[in-house]
Amino acid sequence: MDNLAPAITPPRGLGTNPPMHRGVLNWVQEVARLTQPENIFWCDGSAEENTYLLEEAQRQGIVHKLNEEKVPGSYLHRSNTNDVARVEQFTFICTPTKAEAGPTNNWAEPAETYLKLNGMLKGAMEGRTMFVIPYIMGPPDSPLAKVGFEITDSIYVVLSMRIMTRMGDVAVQRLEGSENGEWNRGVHSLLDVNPDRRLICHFPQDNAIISVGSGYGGNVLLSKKCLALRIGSYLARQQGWLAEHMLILGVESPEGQKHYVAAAFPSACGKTNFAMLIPPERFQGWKVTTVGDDIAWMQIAEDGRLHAVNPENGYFGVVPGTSHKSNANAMKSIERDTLYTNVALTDDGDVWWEGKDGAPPAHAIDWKGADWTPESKKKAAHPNSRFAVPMRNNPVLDPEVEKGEGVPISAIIFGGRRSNTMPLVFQARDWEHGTFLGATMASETTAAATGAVGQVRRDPMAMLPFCGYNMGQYFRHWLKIGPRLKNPPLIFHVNWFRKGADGKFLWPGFGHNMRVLEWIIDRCEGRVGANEAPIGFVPRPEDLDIEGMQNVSSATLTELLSVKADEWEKELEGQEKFFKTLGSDLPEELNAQHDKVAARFKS
Ligand code: SAT
Ligand code: MN
Repeated sequence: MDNLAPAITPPRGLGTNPPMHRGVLNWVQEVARLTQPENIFWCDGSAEENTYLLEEAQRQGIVHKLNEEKVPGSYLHRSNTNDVARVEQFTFICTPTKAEAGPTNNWAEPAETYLKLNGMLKGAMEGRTMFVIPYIMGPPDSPLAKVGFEITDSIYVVLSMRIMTRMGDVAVQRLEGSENGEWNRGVHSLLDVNPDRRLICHFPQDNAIISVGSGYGGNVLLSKKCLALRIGSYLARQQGWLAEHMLILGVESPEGQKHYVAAAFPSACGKTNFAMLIPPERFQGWKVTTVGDDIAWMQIAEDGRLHAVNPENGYFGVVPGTSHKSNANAMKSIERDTLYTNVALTDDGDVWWEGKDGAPPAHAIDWKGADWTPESKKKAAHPNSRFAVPMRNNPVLDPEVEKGEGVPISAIIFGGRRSNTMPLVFQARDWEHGTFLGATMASETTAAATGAVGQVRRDPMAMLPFCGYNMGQYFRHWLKIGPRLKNPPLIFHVNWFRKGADGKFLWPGFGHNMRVLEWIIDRCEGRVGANEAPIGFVPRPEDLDIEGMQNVSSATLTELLSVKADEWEKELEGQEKFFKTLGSDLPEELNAQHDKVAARFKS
């Protein structure tokens, strides 16, 4: 499928109504003068517009309509094969000084970068349609909601943004009614989808983003990682709230007592699965509901608690491995109205991927568009292939998802993919120690970003690729939030991925994570004890309910919860090394937390 769209002529009345906002109009004119599109299409978010754009995208071969009986209302897109994941090496934070971006970000000088990008964008949309997408992040009536406009020459981006955000006139209205008039300007052009001319640049001080040379999800759906996290975290620090790479879930006991939990895991470590968890049989009457699966915006509410909203309107989840067994709620969500990217296409117009239920098809077209059979050595679906689906498709969508003030958070969970060292779960001693747990998080890398897979890297709060400013300053911001909360959430660390001596996972994960969640909720309620270990509060084996688990004996559980001094010696060294890279911006409190853990091991 060719990514380079020729111009389209919409039917009369569609795409022709610009918002009456002087700033937006001027900016769009300016970008149009530079990029020279054949025409400008103003998106209003209507159903009629969507129908038309889907037809047009099919005509151009950008999306393929799937079998209406098997997956109604769903489409398949194949990205360029050189363009299948976020490109961290080409992602830049262009703050006035390098120090503001900090040592963990790529930095580029703003004026020079604007010049360079403008050079690349010159005439870039000749013969193409330029779409202008207004969108809101957050429930429209939320004090946290933000308006953005994305200009793009990719119809796939428009179709995706309609799923992932509250898109169209609703955003224009919100901007008109807003007090501060704040809005984000995002410019995206495919150019020639050439990795040598691929750049994702953020200008937080201007509330602006420019992305060129890519057509893949996180690089080009500027609402998501670019606005909601990189620019979002920068604004959050200025404005006193938190923009985090966290899922938000609700958990309700059989007695009807409800808690909300936010959890940060790096990309492709199971946030979507955890957010849609189905409790095992043993947990009859427990309900888990989803507020969000990727991003949380959190503010200090009047009740002195941290409240969270999900700024997004849809899910952009990893497809391979998704099955009725691993995530039945995701399967139900993506059986209709779904925009798939880089999965395999079966001969009967259905989609397929590694790990889907049932036998593989005898023949399919793989994510690159080539013939595939089960004998093929290559994967049918790309490991980072994705679904984009409206959140309203989720059978366990939380009823409070549109609530402007957000849901009160009882617990924050940090976690990574670690073969060793990290116990299944433990609890921080307090907010400061919890901030330290987030700051020292590490995880084995996944296919969500280009580069080697399976290497342990420090990924503080799962924000390493997404923090729009200096990481040390970000930790300082976290440390300031805690004391302002009358009733701060408790903070935990989990690891679903610990392996035994035989190299096999010790914990089955998925629905069984409910067992860990129950302990967390019990801790919030003060109903259960724990062992005080040097690293924090670790459950005693008898505190975790493993009844009905086939492969987890009490010996396995003891292993899962073990804190091994030799592993921790290495871990503490790794943490210290990472902290050193942050230089003088690292808050002293976190060094002190590190030393206290080390001292507790010694005593
Ligand atoms: O590509 S995205 O950044 O949108 C998804 C992810 O990596 O979490
Ligand atoms: Mn993510």
